[in-house]
Amino acid sequence: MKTAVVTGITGQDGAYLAKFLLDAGYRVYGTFRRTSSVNLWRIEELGLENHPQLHLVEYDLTDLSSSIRLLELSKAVEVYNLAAQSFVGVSFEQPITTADITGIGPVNLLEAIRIVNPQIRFYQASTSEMFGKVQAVPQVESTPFYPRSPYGAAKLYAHWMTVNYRESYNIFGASGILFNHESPLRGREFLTRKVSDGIAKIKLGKLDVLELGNLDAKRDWGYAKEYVEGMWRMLQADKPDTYVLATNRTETVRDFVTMAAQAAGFELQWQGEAENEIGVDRVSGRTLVRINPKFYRPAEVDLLIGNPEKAKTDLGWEPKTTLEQLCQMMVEADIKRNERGFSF
Ligand code: NDP
Ligand code: GDR
Repeated sequence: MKTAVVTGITGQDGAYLAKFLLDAGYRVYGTFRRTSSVNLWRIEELGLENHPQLHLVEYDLTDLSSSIRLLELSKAVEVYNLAAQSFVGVSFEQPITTADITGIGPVNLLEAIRIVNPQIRFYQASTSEMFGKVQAVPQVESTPFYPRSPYGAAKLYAHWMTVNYRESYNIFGASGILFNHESPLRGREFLTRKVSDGIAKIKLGKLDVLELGNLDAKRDWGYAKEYVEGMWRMLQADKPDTYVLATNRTETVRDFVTMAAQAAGFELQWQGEAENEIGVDRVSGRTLVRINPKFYRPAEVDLLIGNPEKAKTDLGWEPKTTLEQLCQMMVEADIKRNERGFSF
């Protein structure tokens, strides 16, 4: 039985990856942080809380000794580093914490691998945010980087350190440049889940109006459950490398909101411009969406679209779920949750 470490198991990807690995017969050490109230709702939603091969370990990515102990305790052969301060908006408010966790944190793990067992295979959760102000369309592995947030800059450092440990010490360090991926397990601070939850609440009479920021940003949104399999495939390859995982389709935030409203039976029409733009339900004439500038970012990533051809050729990975299916799945899940008073 292979053993893997998954850091950040309380997050969206950590939960899906843990399920994928457990189903594949792995023993999994999943890390969580000591906080005032540890939240394992995603693990519970996937029915993993009592899985005999899932071991939960208290861990902080910013702590080297904790990283060394984690590898010694688990005797893992694969380490998936999914832990991060992952919210772009917050990174503008907490740039130093973001640099510590998201930038330097992965180096603690790389150092621990070098010290404990250099044969361990390492996956780093890199991101399309590294492309930022994009230098080519669509983005591929060789597209130059230009991060536009403290989060993007921190991830870029961790990406290059992963490449550096690969080249300097022969460590199997894979870097997955993943474009936005979403699911019913997404955190509610992120756009797609904020929208699916907000539309569900409007549908059930629990919210009047959904307030959003920039509607013009374009994103390449895929389904998280499929992307975690891509992470695993990267660590099964013959050699460590860097791969883009994406759908090669981009839509605006506005289009996603329209789609989500439709999934709940509304027909949104957009009126006005910039900060005065509103989304109105054509049938009832009710305003369902308006802009609140507090959700704008100091610098925005305007357009992301990734071509995953290399992952398809080398790893046999490709996305299957369409954005319409994903959106429908998220809205339906949030309607059901809101009906039963679920609050995460
Ligand atoms: P989440 O924000 O849902 O999860 C992040 C996880 O990191 C949580 O479990 C969190 O724990 C943990 N964490 C945060 N700080 C620390 C720390 N100091 N020590 C240990 N653990 C910590 O992110 P996702 O699941 O969406 O993303 C997974 C990874 O992939 C992240 O690194 C993200 O930056 C990256 N990524 C995500 C993309 C996406 O579209 N989802 C796209 C590209 C990259 P806690 O619950 O305690 O906060
Ligand atoms: P992103 O995701 O910044 O792409 O990072 P997010 O869902 O937060 O934003 C997507 C786009 O929507 C715009 N937007 C809003 N965003 C949020 N969160 N809330 C709003 O009210 C709102 N209104 C408009 C944003 O400005 C942005 O353009 C995600 C994270 O998962 C990162 O960790 C990951 O690396 C990248 O995806 C790829």
